[in-house]
Amino acid sequence: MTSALRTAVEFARAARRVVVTTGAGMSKESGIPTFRDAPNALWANYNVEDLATRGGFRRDPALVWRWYAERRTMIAAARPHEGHIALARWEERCDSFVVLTQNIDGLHAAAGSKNVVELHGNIFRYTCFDRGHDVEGPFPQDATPPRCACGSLVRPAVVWFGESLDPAHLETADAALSSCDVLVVVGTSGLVYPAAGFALTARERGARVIEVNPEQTPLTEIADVFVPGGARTILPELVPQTG
Ligand code: BJW
Repeated sequence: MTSALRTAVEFARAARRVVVTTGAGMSKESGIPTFRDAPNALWANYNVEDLATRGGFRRDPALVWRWYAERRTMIAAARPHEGHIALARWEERCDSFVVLTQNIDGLHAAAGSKNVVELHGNIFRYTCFDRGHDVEGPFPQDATPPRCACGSLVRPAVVWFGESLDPAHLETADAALSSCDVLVVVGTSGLVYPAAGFALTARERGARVIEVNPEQTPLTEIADVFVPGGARTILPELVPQTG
């Protein structure tokens, strides 16, 4: 065991109130590519503005619908890995445990995590573009976005750039970050706000911050300890098995 991992394990063992925040790297070893890691990045052959903004959907709804339909098919076939399962087991041992995930794939819940906040939504839910009505799926995954009863096009219930996150989710995150002993940051590039601000918030409010990622990120200098490696290997080693 490396000394970084040993330090992280000590912090984890001592913690009763835990927050884990996850990004796309958490799901990579379940077979779901990340957004920004070459060569198989989800955005590799696209402009981000065309896929993850309201303007992009307005310009070419069929392109966006098709891109999410392909991701939905891939995600539906994915299963949680040992890292997801380790987090779900850890939750059972803590006084308070919250997963604040940027991922839209539902894998934390599939692994058995109970207290999960899906900050950027969920790819298996739908909403209408113009008025934000909840729309019941599933839909045929062909190239044409369906329409809501109000006439608007239907879109995935995810959060795009320039859109606000659910205020209730932000309140939950803020309360959890204010009272946790440890924040574990897993598999995010730390580029997208507000999630990118969680490490600093937790640190300023007295929590230990552990980062798990094969690569250093802008969050590494905020973290108390950086544990290099993949989520699937590191998280089962990090989580206390006794006590
Ligand atoms: C592994 C691994 C392994 C590899 N194990 N790890 C403050 C300052 C500046 C700008 C802003 C700000 N506040 C808000 C903004 C604007 C904007 C923003 O952040 N822009 C930045 C780009 C500068 N934010 C917003 O617009 C947000 N809305 C908002 O704040 O509303 C109010 C507001 C609006 C405008 C201005 C000001 C305030 C909404 C953000 C929504 C992001 N949506 C997306 C798409 C979701 C739907 C979908 O999935 O399609 O969310 S974009 C995309 O990026 C997705 C991700 O959740 C998000 C983060 O990506 P993530 O998860 O970090 O993935 P990667 O690929 O970047 O990184 C993967 C990492 O894994 C890497 O580090 C690898 O090393 C690692 N890894 N293998 C562990 N095995």
